Amino acid sequence: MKMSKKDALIIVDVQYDFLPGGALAVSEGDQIIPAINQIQPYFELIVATQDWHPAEHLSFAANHPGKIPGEIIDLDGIDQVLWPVHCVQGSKGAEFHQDLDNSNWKAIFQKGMNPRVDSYSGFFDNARRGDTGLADFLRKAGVERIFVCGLAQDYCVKFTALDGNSLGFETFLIQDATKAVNLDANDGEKALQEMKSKGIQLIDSSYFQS
Ligand code: VGL
Ligand code: ZN
Repeated sequence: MKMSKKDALIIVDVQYDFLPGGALAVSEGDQIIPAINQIQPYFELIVATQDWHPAEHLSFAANHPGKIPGEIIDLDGIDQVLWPVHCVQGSKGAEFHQDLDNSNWKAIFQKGMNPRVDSYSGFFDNARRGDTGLADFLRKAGVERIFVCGLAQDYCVKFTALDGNSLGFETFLIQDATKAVNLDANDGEKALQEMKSKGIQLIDSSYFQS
């Protein structure tokens, strides 16, 4: 498959805190790193997103006395899952895994800096008020198709793919280059069905070799 200048790879949140041993670990999350590295040479335009929270972020259960991770609260009118403290700016857990090839990345889009609103998607915060600049960056580069991979399939990957799709990019999910956190056992599968029903194309990394 010859990829063109109209194609971009978006690598979502492959950071230590989402990997085994991390604060919000996706089980076997590290197993997708070889697939992501193997796909990268097919793309001229690669960007990454990075969850990048201040310590006082209100998505952290620890910032709500008496609450524990997994509980859901109302945060300024939006349902917010409370998470363990993760991806705090400047911490080891916020760094990209050292085995992830970053040598051809054109930009990194950080998200989740506003303490009052979470940001699952690489495009917008969950209130759709703040814009990371990713859509503009892709449009200026002439991108028409986006290929999404990374962590977690049922949160940041799903919302990035859904936003990209609704912004008019033809959107592909690389299934063997993503993994779900599965707070509920079926969340990963539900996320796949939701993406598929919105017109996102589900592919595997073998797509690029064929
Ligand atoms: C994520 C929960 C909280 C993710 C980020 O990268 O999927 N999930 N922050
Ligand atoms: Zn986060």
